[in-house]
Amino acid sequence: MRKLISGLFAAMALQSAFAAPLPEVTVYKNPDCGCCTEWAKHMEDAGFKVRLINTRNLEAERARLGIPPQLASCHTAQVGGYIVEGHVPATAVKKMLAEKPALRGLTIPGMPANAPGMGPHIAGTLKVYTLPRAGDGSRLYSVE
Ligand SMILES: [Cu+2]
Repeated sequence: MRKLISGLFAAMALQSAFAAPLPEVTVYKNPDCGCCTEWAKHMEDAGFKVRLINTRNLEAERARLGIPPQLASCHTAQVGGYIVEGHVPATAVKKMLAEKPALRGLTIPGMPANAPGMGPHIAGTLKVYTLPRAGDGSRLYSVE
């Protein structure tokens, strides 16, 4: 009986953890991009629902979203009204969604080898930058 009750409590705790569902992540990527798909899996593993959109013209998406070339990576995502460019860890995305900062989004320019979807992520070594609103400079957002 005690086991049943603690099981019930565990189920209720689990349910409340899912009470506020994470927003869907839309990922624009080149159909041949393997590390982009790996990053999408990383986000799914972290609890996000992911929608992949294949395109051979990512430059057009970045231009539409106003991502300057120096802050660009291999794929571009939209989640909860924010832009996520490149291999940003789910921890940083969740932090942004919780804190709702006045930003357009986050980016990890290029493709660092220690980022999720690239290679083994070494905690505390990965710099995430802000995608500034027009006129602002990009700043360090967090180190993951
Ligand atoms: Cu990549």
